[in-house]
This record gives sequence, C-alpha cells and structure tokens, in this order.
Amino acid sequence: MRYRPTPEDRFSFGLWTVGWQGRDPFGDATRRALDPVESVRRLAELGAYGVAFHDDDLIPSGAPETERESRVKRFRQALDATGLVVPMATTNLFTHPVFKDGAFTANDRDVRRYALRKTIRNIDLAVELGARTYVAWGGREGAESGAAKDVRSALDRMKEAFDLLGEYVTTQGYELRFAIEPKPNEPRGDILLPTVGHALAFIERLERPALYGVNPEVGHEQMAGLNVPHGIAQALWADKLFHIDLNGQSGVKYDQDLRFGAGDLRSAFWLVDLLESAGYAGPRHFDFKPPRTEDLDGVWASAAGCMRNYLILKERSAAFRADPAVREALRAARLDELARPTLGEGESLAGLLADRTAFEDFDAETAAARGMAFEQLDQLAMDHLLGVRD
Ligand code: XLS
Ligand code: MN
Ligand code: MN
Repeated sequence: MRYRPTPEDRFSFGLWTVGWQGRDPFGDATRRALDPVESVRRLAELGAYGVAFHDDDLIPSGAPETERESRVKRFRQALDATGLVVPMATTNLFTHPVFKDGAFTANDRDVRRYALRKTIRNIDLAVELGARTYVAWGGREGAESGAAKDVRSALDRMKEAFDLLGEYVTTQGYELRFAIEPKPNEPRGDILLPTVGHALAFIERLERPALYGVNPEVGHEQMAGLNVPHGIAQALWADKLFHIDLNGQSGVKYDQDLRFGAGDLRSAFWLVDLLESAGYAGPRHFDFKPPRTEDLDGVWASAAGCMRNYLILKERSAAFRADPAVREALRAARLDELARPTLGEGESLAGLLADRTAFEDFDAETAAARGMAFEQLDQLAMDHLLGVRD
C-alpha cells in the first residue's frame, strides 16, 4: 500500500503525544489516560519503529520503588513483544510545582540539585532501555520579568548542569548524546536558549561540545517567526542535528503541536526535502498533540497522519529532485554556481586582490540586471507539492 509506514522509515512518537489527555490552560482533560503499554502496541501496529518518554510518562513522580520496577518491566515487555525501540528519552523538569522557576537554572540551588539528580536517575533508565539520545528541553528555564533572572548567571548554571551530565555519561561509559531542544516561550514568558542558533552557540561553550547537539522542533522555530528548514540546515552543517521533533504550526502563536504536515505545508515540504537529501539518519520523531476535540480513534488517525504526510512529502520531494525540468531550473537559478568556492582552485586572498575582473573591471550594472529565475523553480516545486506534475 502507498504511504504505508514501516520500521525502516524510523518514525517514533513520544508517549506524551498520543497520551496527551487534552488538558489545556482553559479546559479539563477530554480523553482518558492511555496505558504506555497500549500506546506501544498501537504505535507498532501503525508502523512506527520507536517510542520516546519522559521519566514521569512512565513512572508517576514520587512512585515507590516497587511500582517503578513493575512499570518499567511491563513497558519493556511491550517493547520486546512489538519490536519497538526507545531511541530517545528525556526528563520532565516542568510539571511538578517545584520547577515553577526552572530546573537547571532555578534561582533556588536545592531545586537545581534535585533537577540534576532526577535527570541522572532517568539517564540510567534511558540507557537501560537502549536510548542513544537524551533530549533536554528547558521548558521552565526562563522568566516573566527582567530582574527575576540574571541571564548571565543562569547560563553559568545551565553550563554547569550540562557539563555535570556530560561528565556523568562519560564516566559511566554510556553511549548517549544530549540534544538540546530550543523553544522561545511557553510555559515561561521567555525561555533561555530560545532558538536553534542560541543552542548551537551555547554548546560550543561546554566542556565536551561533541557530546551535545540540538533537537529542533518545527513549531518552536515557527513560534519565533523563523524559517525551519534554514535552522535545520545550519544544525546539519554544524553536524549537530542529533534528533528532531516534527509537528505542525500555523505562524507565530501559541505552541500548536499540530500533526506533521498541518500548518505550514510548504515549510514541511522543504524540511522533508532537506532531511532526505542531506541523508539525515536519525529518528523522524513526532512531537505533536492530537487536538482535544478528538477521541482515541482521532488520536490514532492523527498519529497515522503524521507518518503518512511525511511519506507523501518524501515522495513529492524525490519527484521534484528527479524532474529534468527542475534540474534545468536549478541550473538556471545557478545553484551549481553557489556550490563553487568563491576563490579559484589554488587561488589565495592575494589572487582575489590582484584580480581586476573581480572589482576594477567588474560590470556591476550588467550583473545586477541578470534575473535569478527563482520563480520558475519555485512554481515547479509548488506543482510537485500539489501533485499536479506527474
Ligand atoms: C514542549 C516540548 C517537549 C519536549 C520534551 O514544548 O516540545 O514536549 O519535546 O520535553
Ligand atoms: Mn511544541
Ligand atoms: Mn518537543
């Protein structure tokens, strides 16, 4: 069947996505809680290969040790029975009121120490369940007012936390890398490390930069009005795209977490085109929320839609790249020129400075008059995306 996902597609879902009960700031839950075992079974049936979790998705915060063990055992049995893997795990450092002022950057030092211990405890479980990526979303690391957070001190504390976590996985000999997930706001008024660019710059200040990458989320970049494929391309360029949260968002507003493909469809098309042409090998992880209008049938339809839309866009992108008219249009738009280094082979800065054709004799007026032919190229993309050019 066309667009039928298989484990080779590497689609994964967070337990908290399909398991979201629809509670929002204005309304109560509209759906019953889902047993993680049920989610694992249904996701496997739908063709996913992986499932991710926050510690609290699996084990309620404060549960006694025996309950923790039995819940983990049931989860592991479900994984074994279905063949689903755990590519990624993360820590809930935002739901409990103790984290109301953040976790790694909370003003209260005891909260920071607790947050680190909670994270380290779940890192052990993540590794036990086979995860290779550990996501860190600093949902409450931020502020609503200016003097409440000394951002430079907070970044010192953030660095301290990540360096300690890096030391922990290194000394334990774990094969686990961290993926920092940026978000500009919500639930805090402003969140630290708000975009992919901020996170990439922060990583270079850490003691073991190679251990850290990013986990960009489509909607989070769009909440900041940014071009998602551009941010992802920069993460790929820096070799830092360790993981990705795919979903949909319609412009600059609250975090909509729509299913992948909903919201900005053209951005989704270019994102799939980028991931596929760059050979991104990590999980295609969906971090979405089936709207609270849906019952459980709607939840599974929404999850299936995420994967279906990815596969449709992957097919559309492949057709776009294979079309001879597109290849011609790419040449006309001079993408091959962009791929050429600005200096000639063996040329140095001195060569550029000595080259009169580069400046003194350069005819800027004629060069300025050249059309870039981008519109024909973009219309071809549109035709492929809309499926009217087969
Ligand atoms: C929330 C984030 C969260 C992370 C994991 O906006 O997307 O779900 O992905 O904690
Ligand atoms: Mn989101
Ligand atoms: Mn996310």
